[in-house]
Amino acid sequence: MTTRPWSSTTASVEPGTLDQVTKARLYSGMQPSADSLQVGNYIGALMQWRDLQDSYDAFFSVVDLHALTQPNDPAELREKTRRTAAQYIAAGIEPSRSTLYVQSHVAAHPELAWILSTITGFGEAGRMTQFKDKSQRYGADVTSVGLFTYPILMAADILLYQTNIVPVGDDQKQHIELTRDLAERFNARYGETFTVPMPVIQQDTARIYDLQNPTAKMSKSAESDAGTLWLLDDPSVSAKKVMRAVTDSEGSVRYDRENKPGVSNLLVIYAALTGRQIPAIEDEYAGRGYGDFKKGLAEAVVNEFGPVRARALELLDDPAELDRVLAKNADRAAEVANATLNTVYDRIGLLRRR
Ligand code: AQP
Repeated sequence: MTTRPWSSTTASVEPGTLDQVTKARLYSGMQPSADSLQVGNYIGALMQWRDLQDSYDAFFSVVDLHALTQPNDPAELREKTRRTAAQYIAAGIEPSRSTLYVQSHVAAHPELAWILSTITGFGEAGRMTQFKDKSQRYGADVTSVGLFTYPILMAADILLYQTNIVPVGDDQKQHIELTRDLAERFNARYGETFTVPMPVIQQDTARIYDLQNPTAKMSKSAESDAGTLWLLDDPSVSAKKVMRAVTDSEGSVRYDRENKPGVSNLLVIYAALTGRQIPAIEDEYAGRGYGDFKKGLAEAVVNEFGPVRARALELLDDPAELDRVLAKNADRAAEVANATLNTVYDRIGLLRRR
């Protein structure tokens, strides 16, 4: 696995400047919305998580309540939840160093989401572009109120942990802005309660695109499978997808996002997975055509994800042990989350049960 130097972010927090005594907090999560995570999840988020987990008090959640915003088979959702947790660990998130848990194991998440929904404007929630995109894609029959309030639950996830930074891909930037607005609004009305979090977005890899449609984000819920590289795909399948990726007729390996979106996307993936700079890869393949370039990338994909896949499958062979680890981590998460929720309930004037 390649560890990348931490650079060029929209925001960064030096551990120690925010909190001289304890580490600053980091929170992030992913939906168990497919059998496997995709390479955009890995490069846009997981790699940052892994690099940052020791510098921060890190909380990583499998956000299964969020996944309920799409129709699910119950048994499959349970399986996808374990698979997502296994992939976090296989990608290098250590449950002994980070708090890795399942969102629905901590009841404070939907409880705080309700409170935050009462201070969120209807118009404000309606401006979220991810809701607009997904509701258009799913159609009126499948679009639920839960999909509409999704960003409020996400705000609750983050604010419960007094989070300083949230490493995400750039599709989540608007949701973090809403989270910040809600934290500031609550603090202004009821007194300092929440830490106002900052997004951390790795600019060069903020968005990985579909291999067949390189102007659309690679996504777990993409319509076609051919453009998505899955972490748990058999390496030979991933290699074939790379070899069939859309490029252009120019034949030169050159980064030009506007005119060569396919090749540029492949260059970004190549650089991220190997820790190399894009110009060095361009130089290596100068005058050699796309076939060689794709072979090199396919090899990098297999080298990176072969071991991740093997480790994830090994972890999934012992679901009882995985469940035990998740339960232990949920206890720690609940401790922190409940402390925040109790303060919130007191501040807004709920009569507490004695
Ligand atoms: N293509 C991408 N490039 C860079 N980062 C990405 N992320 C997702 N796709 C890309 C980042 O991965 C994390 C996963 O977030 P999520 O599972 O909560 O949902 P998402 O952002 O909506 O991801 P998907 O894969 O597109 O899932 P579906 O299809 O279920 O909605 C986030 O940090 C995200 O930025």
